[in-house]
Amino acid sequence: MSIVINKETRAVIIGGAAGLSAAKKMAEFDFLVKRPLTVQAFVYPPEEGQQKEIFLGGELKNVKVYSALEKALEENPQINTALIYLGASRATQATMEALESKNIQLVSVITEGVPEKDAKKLRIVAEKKGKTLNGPSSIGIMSAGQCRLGVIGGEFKNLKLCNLYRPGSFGVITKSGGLSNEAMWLCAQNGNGITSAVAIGGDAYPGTDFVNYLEMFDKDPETKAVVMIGEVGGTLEEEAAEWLGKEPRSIRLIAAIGGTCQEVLPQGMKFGHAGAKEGKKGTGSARSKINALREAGAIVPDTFGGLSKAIKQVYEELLADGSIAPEQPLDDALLPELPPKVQKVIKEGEVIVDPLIRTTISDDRGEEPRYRGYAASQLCEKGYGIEDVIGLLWNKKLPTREESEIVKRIIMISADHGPAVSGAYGTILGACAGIDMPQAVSAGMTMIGPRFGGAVTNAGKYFQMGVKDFPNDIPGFLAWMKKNVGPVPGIGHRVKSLRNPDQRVKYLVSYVKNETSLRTPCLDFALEVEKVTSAKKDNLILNVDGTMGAILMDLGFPIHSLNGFFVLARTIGMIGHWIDQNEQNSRLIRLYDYLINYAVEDEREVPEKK
Ligand code: Q5B
Repeated sequence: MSIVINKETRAVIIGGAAGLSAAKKMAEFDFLVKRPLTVQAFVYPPEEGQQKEIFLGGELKNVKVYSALEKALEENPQINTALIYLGASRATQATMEALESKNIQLVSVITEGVPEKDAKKLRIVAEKKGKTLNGPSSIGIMSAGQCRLGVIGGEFKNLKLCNLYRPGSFGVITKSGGLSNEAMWLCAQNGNGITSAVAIGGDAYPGTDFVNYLEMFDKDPETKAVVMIGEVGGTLEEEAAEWLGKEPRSIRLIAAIGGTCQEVLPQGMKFGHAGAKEGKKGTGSARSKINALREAGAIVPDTFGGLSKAIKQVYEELLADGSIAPEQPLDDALLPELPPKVQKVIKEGEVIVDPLIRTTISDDRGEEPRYRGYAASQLCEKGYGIEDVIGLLWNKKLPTREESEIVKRIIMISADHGPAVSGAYGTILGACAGIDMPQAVSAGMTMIGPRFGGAVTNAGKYFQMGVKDFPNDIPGFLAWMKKNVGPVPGIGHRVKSLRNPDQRVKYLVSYVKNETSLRTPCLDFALEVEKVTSAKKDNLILNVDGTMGAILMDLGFPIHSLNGFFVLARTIGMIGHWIDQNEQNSRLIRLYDYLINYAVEDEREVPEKK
């Protein structure tokens, strides 16, 4: 048996991240004892509607987050328990609301720092409503084999070591969370384990105190003895002694009281718990508590270290008088193991996983991104620029200073070409329709294709083919292109021509040929092609796409990277156009009728449907 919580306990956690990690720990216990998830809902308004992922062993469960307790309880009428994982400023109100909710019978509050006046008020409400309020400052409640509320019990392997997968005969009541784990372990090692363990919290005014829980244990037929760990300060231990001495009880009480060291320390010195603050001599001192408990019939060892012996002694006496039967040893191998995390088993070399993707350019697993092994911050430190990052990520090598200068000029020169071109116009249309930057820029980006800006790759590809397959045979190259491809990528411009040359192209060609030592077979071939095509029609010049494609091939960039230079550079321009239109509060664009040739029928009568 157990007290307060059992296999029927279903909880809502009121709180955020800390509540979620508690729910995950609780699910580990649920898995160990083969019960459904204890936590059935969360209440945390900032994350309303989210589904929190919790593993029950290897099975992934989704637990919904609600904005209000009322809504959570309406959709989950099975919930009977609330756990408060909120900060001190919001805990009182949330606890009050939970206590006032019809379905909730138990509220456990982990929050530290709840004002004492609030704690007193909450206790009164709980008593009036006949509900159990555990805490504040409580790590939780454990009922072996039944339910774990909060993170009490610690790690999964600890749950097994403390025999928490099945009930024993000892109850545990402590103030401290850490000591509750220790007491449960002592009961497992020196006795047959626990029925239930409760950490009442270290505050001066717990919602439920030692006496309340002693009464519950006393009524529980399976609990034969209780280990109670108290401490200096307050009178809860004295009250427990009074309760014990008042009439014969069915449970034995073993107690340990922390704080006898206070006798040699200066008066008023503060201890860890909020409630552990009073008494050097007389009521409230550790000594007075020990004496009172002993007088009432409790076994109180002189030191904490004596607890093991005391528990063992009581256990043997209970066995001897037939109160409990000897425990059948359990084969540990029958207990479930938590499925290991995949990262762990891979690290231990126990499984091999085929990678889903392969990367050869960057790695973010360290403290900062590394491009082809070079830390980004070191590249900055050592004076490298964006051209070098492009070289590393697109061409897998650091460009020379001369190569970087060419790449930089390519990007600068193709960054924008005014609002009239397809890409910029697409972005402007989007901006004027109120579309956000990423989508409006994408609208412009979708224009980049075989006619506009996206001819860089194919220009590079076919000029290189020409160098190889049609050396000194431009007519042969053009004939082959006409038959097999169509318009030569990189040749021709809508507005630029021999009479209106594209200065970007002129500059790039001149810079590469006159100011660098780059070998330029592709560019030279492209210029020869231009001579022939522009002689036929003066706008069939080498355009900016063709110039970029030829030079980038000569620089050794991979063919697949080439259009990327226009995409990258023109993104700068498109973002500029989006910002520009937004700063001007531009209105929605609608084409004027005079810009449209309506080549349609005159208005006429719609015929009857046959
Ligand atoms: N014809 C660019 O054409 C354009 C020919 C050709 C053989 C060719 C056209 C073309 C290849 C793709 C290309 C990149 C569509 C251009 C860029 C960035 C930009 C843009 C900006 C910026 C222009 C008329 C006659 C026809 C065609 C023939 C045309 N091109 N023959 N090889 N390459 N080029 N695109 O003027 O006999 O009359 O039927 O497709 O490289 O996008 O600033 O605007 O920075 O933003 O509209 O610079 O050249 O002429 O297509 O009506 O053709 O010329 O076969 O002959 P047009 P079309 P025919 S740079």
